[in-house]
Amino acid sequence: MPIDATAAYDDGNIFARILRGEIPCNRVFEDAHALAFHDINPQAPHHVLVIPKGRYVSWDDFSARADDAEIAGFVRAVGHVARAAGLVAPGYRLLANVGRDAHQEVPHLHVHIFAGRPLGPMLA
Ligand code: IU
Repeated sequence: MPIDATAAYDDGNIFARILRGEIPCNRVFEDAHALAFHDINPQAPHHVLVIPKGRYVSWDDFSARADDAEIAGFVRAVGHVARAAGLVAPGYRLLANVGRDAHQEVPHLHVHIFAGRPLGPMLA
């Protein structure tokens, strides 16, 4: 069920619970700004989600409200996760769904990293 990206942040969302350690994840990276873990329903051989540690509903919320250190830390974390997995040479795709029409399902910003096979042209 897609979320309303204009709604207030819900501290009960599944990624908030993962960040609090209430639910386990298959973690690949963590620092002060971000946590990265394998998607439970991978859509590519390599499918990792990177989430900021702050309470942001979506990319829209994050880009509007996060301070520069959070933004820089998160962007660098996404790049680091991809580099550390050796994805730069073969290539990878980043995706952040925002709201209903993009079918965002979890109301905490997450950037998908897809890789491990030719991904084809960008979806419309
Ligand atoms: P979306 O961009 O909000 O549509 O993507 C949500 C992703 O979160 C989706 O790929 C799910 O498989 C993934 N996910 C997860 O990794 N762990 C969970 O507990 C839940 C969803 I719920």
